[in-house]
This record gives sequence, C-alpha cells and structure tokens, in this order.
Amino acid sequence: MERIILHNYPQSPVAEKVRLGMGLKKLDWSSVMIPRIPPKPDLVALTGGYRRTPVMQIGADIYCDSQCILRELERRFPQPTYFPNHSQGLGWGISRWGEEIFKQSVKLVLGAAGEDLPVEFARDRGRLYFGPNWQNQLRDINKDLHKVVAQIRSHLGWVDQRLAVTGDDYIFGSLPGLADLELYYFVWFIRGRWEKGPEFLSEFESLVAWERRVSAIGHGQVSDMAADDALETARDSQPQQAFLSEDLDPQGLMPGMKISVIADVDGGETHTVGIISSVGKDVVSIMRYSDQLGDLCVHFPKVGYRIDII
Ligand SMILES: N[C@@H](CCC(=O)N[C@@H](CS)C(=O)NCC(=O)O)C(=O)O
Repeated sequence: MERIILHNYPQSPVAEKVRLGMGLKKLDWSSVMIPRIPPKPDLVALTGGYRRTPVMQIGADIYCDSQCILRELERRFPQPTYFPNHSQGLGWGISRWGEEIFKQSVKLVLGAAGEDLPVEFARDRGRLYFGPNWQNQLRDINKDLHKVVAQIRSHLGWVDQRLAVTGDDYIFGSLPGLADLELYYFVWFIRGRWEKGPEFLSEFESLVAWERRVSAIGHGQVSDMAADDALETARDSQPQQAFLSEDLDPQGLMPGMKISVIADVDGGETHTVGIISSVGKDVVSIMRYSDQLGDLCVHFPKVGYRIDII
C-alpha cells in the first residue's frame, strides 16, 4: 500500500483529532505541512477545490474531512478499532455533537482574541466560520463572550458527568475510540488557544483526567514529507477506489454522474467537481482529471456536505 500522507499544520484542532486517530491505530504516516490560510495551491491541486484542514492522501486517493479520513482508516486498518464496546453508529453520532461544541469553541477562541487576531487570519476564518456578516458577528461574540462560555460549559459538563458516573478511562469503557477523539480536539483547542482555558477546564475533574489519557495516545510513527513529494506520489499512482453504487440513494446519485460537492455552510468555499465513481450511504467518491497530476479520486462524507448533480 502507498504511504499515508496527512496534509495539515500543527495548530489545527481537527488535524489533532486525526493525528491521534493515527496514534490509536499505531500507524506509520507522513506529514505534509500546508499553509494556515489560502492560497494553498498544492492542497487544492489534489482536492480540486476543498481547502480545509486536514486532508489525507493515499496514492491518488484524496480524503476530505476528518469524518471521511477516520472512516477510511478504520476500513483499511480495522484493529485496534475506533469502535470499542460496540460503539459503531453511536461513535459517528457523537462526532456531530463534537462538531457543535467545536463550532462554539471557534466562537470562543476567535471571539476572545477580538482585535488581536492577525488581519488576514481574521478575514479568512471570519468568513469561513461566520459567513458574509462575520465582522459584526465576531464583534458581538467578543462583547458577549460569557454566553458562549455558558454553552460550552454545559456540553463539557455532560462529558465530565459521563466519565464520572461510569468511572471508565474512556467514553466507551477501558479502550479509547472514535468517541474520545471526537470529544477531545476542542478541549485541546480551548486549553491551548484561550488564555483562560486551563482555569475554565479545571472545574471538570473527570474530563481533565481523561484528557491526559487521550493526549497520551500520541500520533503514531510520523515523518515529514515535502509537498512536492506528495504531488509526485499522486502523479505516479492510480486511484484504488472500488466502483460501488447505492440503490436507495435518496438523491439518485449513481456512478457516472457529474456532481459538485461543497460544505453545507456558507464559508465562501470552492466546489469540487467530478464524476461519481462510487457512492454509499455515508461517502461519495468522485474522479477528476488534472493535467498536472493525472487521475485522482476525491472522497467526501455525505453528512455536512451539499451534493448537486450538474
Ligand atoms: N468538517 C471538517 C472541518 C475541518 C476544519 O474546519 N478545519 C479547520 C482547521 S482546524 C480549517 O479548515 N480551517 C481553515 C484552514 O485550515 O484553511 C473536518 O472534520 O475535517
């Protein structure tokens, strides 16, 4: 099998979720550093438009979004599983809860920084996370930060309570899994990027003890790779994706159809366009041809994305 390549940068909390996912499965992988703000020409050459962090590449297969990445890692490397104690299904449900808390955490960290955010970073992330009216929204959040803190405090209280009443080391028992990764990355973000984070988190004793255990999972065996080498790997490989279809697909998506895919929030992002090679209940995979890199297969999760037949 081709090497696992993760396009990411150190400060990204969603990338931290995936790096821990590599660690949980004790994987050996390569890390390509990408810019924190666009332009990201090398990344977009692979994805065809998607610009978020992280993106996983295996040969000429490109996996967008942590949901799609972790699903593929579980498929290729089933042991140790992300779903201890029969937590399949529920683990993904918890990932959507985690996404809600992550959104609140972004409000908290960016809102607290207010005018201190570097201008280019504020403009990019403001538009990405808060839409066209981001300046007013960020100003309002900054004024009313305690309201965001109150939201997050309730959510974290629930996680803390679960850990306290079970007395377990992890969300689903004695082994870590997807649910732990999905509830950890914004705790890492709040602790590291909000100056009052450590004090705020100290209220949650069981959560803090669990946080240490999850952090100790580590990142597996990682080595650095240059972006050019990742592009060369894509150029020298052929996509490995099977051609699958889904009779009950509610949108009638079928292999051979031309579609565009984009996150279903208005973050001012770019569509990725291609021909469906495979469609399942949770993932859609599209083939695209690039003069620079040849045939690529780009994989997206369905939940959280808008797919249009064009
Ligand atoms: N739903 C996506 C969210 C990814 C996301 O929002 N990542 C942040 C970094 S933590 C991002 O892309 N920020 C803008 C950027 O890196 O350009 C996933 O789970 O992968």
